[in-house]
Amino acid sequence: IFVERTLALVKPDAINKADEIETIILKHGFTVLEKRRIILTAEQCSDFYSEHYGKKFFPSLVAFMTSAPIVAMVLAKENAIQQWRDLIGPTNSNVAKETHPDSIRALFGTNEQKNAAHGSDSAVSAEREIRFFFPNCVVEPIPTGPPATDYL
Ligand code: YYY
Ligand code: MG
Repeated sequence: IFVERTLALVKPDAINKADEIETIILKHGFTVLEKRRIILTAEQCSDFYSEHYGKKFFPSLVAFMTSAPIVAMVLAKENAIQQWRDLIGPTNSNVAKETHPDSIRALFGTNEQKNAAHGSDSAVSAEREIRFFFPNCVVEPIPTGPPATDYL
C-alpha cells in the first residue's frame, strides 16, 4: 500500500469556498502537504492546460482560470489520485448534480467550465502538475508501514 500524492486546484468560481472545500478534503482523510493561493497568468495557465491547446474551449478556459485567484494543494492519501477524482465528481457540474450530488463539482460548480475544482488524472499528470506549482515538492510515493524507530 502506498501513500500517493495528487494536485488539487480550487478554481476561480469556488475561491470563496476554498476553506469549506479544504474542510471536506480533510474530512475525507487527505493530508494537505502544500498549499498556495495564486493568480495564474495566461501563459502559466496555457502551459498547465497544454493538453487541451487547440480545442474549442481552450481560450475561454484560460480566460476563466486567470480571472481570479486559485488555491493549489498537494494532497496525500492512499490511492489519492483516484480518491480525489472521485470526490470532485464528473467534469460537467450539471452532470455531477444529477449523478454525484455529494461531489465537490456538484456542490460548488456551475457548468462544464465553471466546475470548482481540478484533480490530476494519472500518476504522470500528478507528478507534472505537482512540480508545476511546487517545484520543490517530493512526488515519489511514500511506502506506508510502522514508523521507523531506529533513530528515535
Ligand atoms: O480533467 P477534467 O478537469 O475533469 O476535464 P478535462 O476534460 O481534462 O478538461 C479540463 C477542463 O476544461 C475542465 O475541468 C473544464 C474545461 N472544459 C470546458 O471548459 N469545456 C469543455 N467542453 C470541457 C472541459
Ligand atoms: Mg483533465
